[in-house]
Amino acid sequence: MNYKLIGSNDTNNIIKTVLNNRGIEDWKGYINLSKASRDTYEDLDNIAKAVFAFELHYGQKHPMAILVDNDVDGICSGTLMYKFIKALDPNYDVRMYVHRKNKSHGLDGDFDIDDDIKLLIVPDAGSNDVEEHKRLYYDLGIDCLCLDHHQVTVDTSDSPAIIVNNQMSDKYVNKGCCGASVTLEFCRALEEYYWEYACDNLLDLAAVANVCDIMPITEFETRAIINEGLANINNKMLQQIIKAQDFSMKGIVSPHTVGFYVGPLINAFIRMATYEERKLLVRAFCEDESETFSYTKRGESFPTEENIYEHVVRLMKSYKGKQDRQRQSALPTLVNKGKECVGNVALIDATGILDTALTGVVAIKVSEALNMPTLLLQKRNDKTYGGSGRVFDNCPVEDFRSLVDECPYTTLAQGHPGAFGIEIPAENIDAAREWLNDKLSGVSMDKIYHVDFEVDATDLSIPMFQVLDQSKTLWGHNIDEPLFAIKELHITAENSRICGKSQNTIQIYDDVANVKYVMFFCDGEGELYQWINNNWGDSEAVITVIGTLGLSSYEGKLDSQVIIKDARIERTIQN
Ligand SMILES: [Mn+2]
Repeated sequence: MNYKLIGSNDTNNIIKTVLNNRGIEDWKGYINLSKASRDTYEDLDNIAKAVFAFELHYGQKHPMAILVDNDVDGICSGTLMYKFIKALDPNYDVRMYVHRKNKSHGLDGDFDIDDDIKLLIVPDAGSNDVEEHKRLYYDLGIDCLCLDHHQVTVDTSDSPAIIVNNQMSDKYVNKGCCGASVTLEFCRALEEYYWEYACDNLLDLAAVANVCDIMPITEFETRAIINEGLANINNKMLQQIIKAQDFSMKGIVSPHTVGFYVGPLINAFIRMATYEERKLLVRAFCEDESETFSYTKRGESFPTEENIYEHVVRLMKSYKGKQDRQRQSALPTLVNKGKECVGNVALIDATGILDTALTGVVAIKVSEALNMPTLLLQKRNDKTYGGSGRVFDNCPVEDFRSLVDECPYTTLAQGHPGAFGIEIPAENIDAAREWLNDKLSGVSMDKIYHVDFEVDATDLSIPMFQVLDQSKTLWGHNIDEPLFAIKELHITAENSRICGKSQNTIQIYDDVANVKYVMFFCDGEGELYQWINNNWGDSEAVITVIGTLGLSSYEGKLDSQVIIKDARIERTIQN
C-alpha cells in the first residue's frame, strides 16, 4: 500500500480543499446550489421549432407517442415527458412505446407505431437515425422529435426530424448532461409557452437519470438538478425502489447511494426482464395504478395482493439476484484463468462463461481479485474478440486505456482511462498479451491511494468528523469522498480486536483522540489482520491508515469514526 497526497492538505477548510482537489474553484457556489436554472433552454438549437411542432399536434389533439430507451435515462426522460403532457391535459392521448428487444437503442425499428400517431417523441436517443427520420416522415407522415444528448456522428442536414441536442447546440453550455436534462429543458420551454408550470415536480426523474447515466456532477447545472431532485423524490416508483433499498441507503438519497443502489436495480431489470415486464416498468414509472397483482409468498398457501410498485420492485430484486448469482458463479472460474496469466496483465477469454452484458461489471471484480489490469474478452465471431478493459481501484497504471490503444495488436480501446471497451483480432491475442506485459514489466502493482489529507492520528478533531458527516450527500461520481492518510496510530492487544460473525471486522479504539476505527470485510491474510490476530502479548504496532471520516451512532451516542480502506504497519515496539 502506498499513497500520494493531492492538493493543499488544509484540514481547517476540509470541503474547500476537497472540492478544489476535484477541480471546482467556486466551491462555495457549488455547495450552495439549490435551484436549477429555468431559462437555459433558450440556448438549445431548434427548441422553438420543437415547441411549434408540439403545439401543432397538441392543439389538434393528435395522439402522440414517446419511445422509451433501454436504460435509466431513457425511462426517466420518457416518464418526464409523459408526466408533463399529462399535467397539461390529464386526458391527453399519449402512448409509451417500448422496444421488443432489451438491447435496442434509438429508432432501430423493433417497435410498432399505431396508425393514428402524428408525433413521435424520442427522449435520450435518435439523433443519428436519419434514415428512420425519413421513413417516419415521408412514408408514414409522422413528425419525429429527438431530445438527445448523444454525440452526432452523421450528417443530419437533410433529416426531416426536429433534433434538440445539447452536443449540437454551440450556445448551450452544459455538454455533460443526460437525455432527461434535455427533455426537462424542452418541458421548461413548453411551460413558458402554455403557462402551465409542472417541471418542478419532475426534477427527481432528471436527477436520477443524470446520476445513473454517470454524467459529471461537477457541472453546476447538473448538480443543481441533482440537489433539487434528490431532495424531493415524488415519483412513486422511485419511492418504492428507495424504500426497498433502505437497508443499504440508510435514509440517505445522494448521488452515491442512487448510483450504487437504485441504478443497478433498474438496469438489471431492463437487461433481463421480458418485453411484457418492461412495459410494466414503464407503466409503474408513469404511475398507472389501474391494475393490481396477486402473489403467493413462499410457504404460504393464499396469495396476497400487491400494487404495481411492489410488484415491479419484487421482479427487480429477483432479476438483480439472478444477475449477482451469475456473476458470482463466473467469477472464480475467471479469476483462476487469470492466475495462469504470467506477467502484469490478465487477458482472459470469458466466452461461454459469462453473459456478454456482464463483461464490464465482472471485469472490475476480476481485476480487483487478481490485482492486475484486466482485459476480459468475449468471442464475437471467428475473427474478432470484443470485451472490457478494467483496472482495480487505486491501480498505479492510471491510463490503461491509452496503453491498450497504443498497442499495435488491438483495433479499438474506447471509453475512460480505467474502464473501456476493446476489440482485438483473434490472431493477435498472444501478441497483444506479450506487448502489454513488456510495457508493464517491472511496474509495481502496489495500490496507490490519492489522499486529500495526511495527518497524525492525534491531530484528528471532532469538527472534522462533523463536517464530513454533514457532507454525506455531496459525494458521487467525480466528487469522490475524501480519503485521509492517518499516521502514527498506535495499536495494542488492548485497543484492537477482530470481531464480527465471520471474524472479518477489525476494530481499533484510539483513546487519545477519542476515535473509533473500523475495517469491514478484511482479508485474513492481510498484514494488519495477522498482527492483531497473533498479538497476545504487550507489543505495540504503529500503523498508517487510509480511510474516510464520519460519525456513527451507537445507543443514541454519536462517535467519531474512521472507516479503514487499507493499512500498513510502519514499526512494532516491544514494551
Ligand atoms: Mn442517456
